[in-house]
Amino acid sequence: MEPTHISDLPTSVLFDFASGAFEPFLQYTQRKVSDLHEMFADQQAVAEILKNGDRLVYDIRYHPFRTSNSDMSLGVTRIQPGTIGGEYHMTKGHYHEREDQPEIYFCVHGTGYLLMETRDGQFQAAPWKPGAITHIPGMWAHRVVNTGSDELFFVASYHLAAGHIYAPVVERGFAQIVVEQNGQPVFLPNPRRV
Ligand code: S6P
Ligand code: ZN
Repeated sequence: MEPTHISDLPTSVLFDFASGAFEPFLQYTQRKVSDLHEMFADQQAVAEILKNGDRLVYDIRYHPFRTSNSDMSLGVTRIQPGTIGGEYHMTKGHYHEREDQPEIYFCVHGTGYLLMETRDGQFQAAPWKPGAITHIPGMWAHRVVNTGSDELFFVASYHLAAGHIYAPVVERGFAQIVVEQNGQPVFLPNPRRV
């Protein structure tokens, strides 16, 4: 379905806390290991997984709410538990094209971190558990890492006009990576930057 629906009437969707899905949604995207292959530090581990078949890392349901004079998007992302070469499953991560366009993230289920970074090198990792709500200013790149043994769901709200830029994250990643060591999440400097 194309997200072209325009309505000036109030609109509701129904979120299911058990599955992390909501209905109706206008767009559904899956990101598998093959879509994220450049994001993980251990390229050999990525190649091993892909040799034996692909797997889902996360999916996103979107409902872009458009009126005749505004836009607001709702997205719910569900990250599967797991690691690739010890690095926890995570979203690709991106900057917004427009630095005056922030975003609200609301963690509904699971545990992990919201990694955020600016182009001038500031880095923050917000510890996440259900109930954590983070305002991400428009100039901060954002990526969510699932460090738990269960799915992690979060709700995102932003203006469609924000736009998305993935290239800097694909090229350089974030300042730190989050890996499992003795069953615990540990932050390490991104090997691509040292
Ligand atoms: C959009 C918002 C989210 C992400 C989603 C997937 O601004 O931040 O809906 O699109 O969590 O992450 P990514 O990095 O693959 O777009
Ligand atoms: Zn965003």
